[in-house]
Amino acid sequence: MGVEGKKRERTKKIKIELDDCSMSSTGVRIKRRKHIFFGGQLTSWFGIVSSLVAGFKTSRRLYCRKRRVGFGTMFSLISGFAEQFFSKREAQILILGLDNAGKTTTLEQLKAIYKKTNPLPFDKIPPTIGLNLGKMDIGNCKAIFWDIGGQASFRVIWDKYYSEAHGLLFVVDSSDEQRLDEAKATVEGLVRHTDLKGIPILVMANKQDIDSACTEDVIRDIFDIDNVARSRPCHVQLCSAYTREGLEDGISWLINKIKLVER
Ligand SMILES: Nc1nc2c(ncn2[C@@H]2O[C@H](COP(=O)(O)OP(=O)(O)OP(=O)(O)O)[C@@H](O)[C@H]2O)c(=O)[nH]1
Ligand SMILES: [Mg+2]
Repeated sequence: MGVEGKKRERTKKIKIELDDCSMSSTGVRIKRRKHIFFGGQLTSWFGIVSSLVAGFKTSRRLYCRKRRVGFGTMFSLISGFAEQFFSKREAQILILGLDNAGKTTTLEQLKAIYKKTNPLPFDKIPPTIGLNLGKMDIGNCKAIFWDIGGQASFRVIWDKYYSEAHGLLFVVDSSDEQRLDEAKATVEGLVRHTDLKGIPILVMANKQDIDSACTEDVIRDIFDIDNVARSRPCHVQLCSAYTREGLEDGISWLINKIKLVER
């Protein structure tokens, strides 16, 4: 046997087995690498060199594969992070209050402010039978307002919506002193309800354009706001749905508090 024949013979005796690489959530990792040498140990430089070359080729292949998978993983991580970071959060907000408080007028004005739509003329807004829905983007939030009719016959269905709510906007006709006690009892019922536990409440003291409207102190006192605020974020905002005064301030308070509440 010549020198070349002997070399070929030795090469045949060398077998390098490399286990496949395994995927894990953190990327690619080499599970196990086995070198099995038939016919005893490597005895020549040739064996060592060919072993190194084979090992190098495989490592390169694995490295390239790792880089490809690594890029994909990185991409999905970054895109997931970006989606989380930039996507708008959805907030379900209930607009509640006694009938004639100004809920639908308020909703129409919110649509005009945040969606730049033309609001319905005030005298064209009928008492709500059922509910009105308003979807709008407010800052980084996709707000969905549920304006539910406030007549006594509709108040009994309000609780069907509580479990999905992230925030509560309670509209009060602050010019109607005679119905403040009824409004107060209604708020107390909301505060007590377990499905609304911890949910922020914004009390919109509406119709401030009317001279006889109650002041903030009176509203705070009647609705016992300091006490309610012990169990959840609670705030009184004087406003007028007619003039839009106070609407944006109140809504930005509510949206900010909603961000802190997980449902
Ligand atoms: N002066 C004054 N009147 C208002 C204001 N907001 C609403 N109104 C009037 O109050 C009345 C009731 O308004 P709505 O918006 O229909 O009240 P609501 O709370 O939706 O009533 P329901 O749908 O029956 O529950 C209407 O005549 C409105 O024009 C306001 O800021 N100032
Ligand atoms: Mg209405």
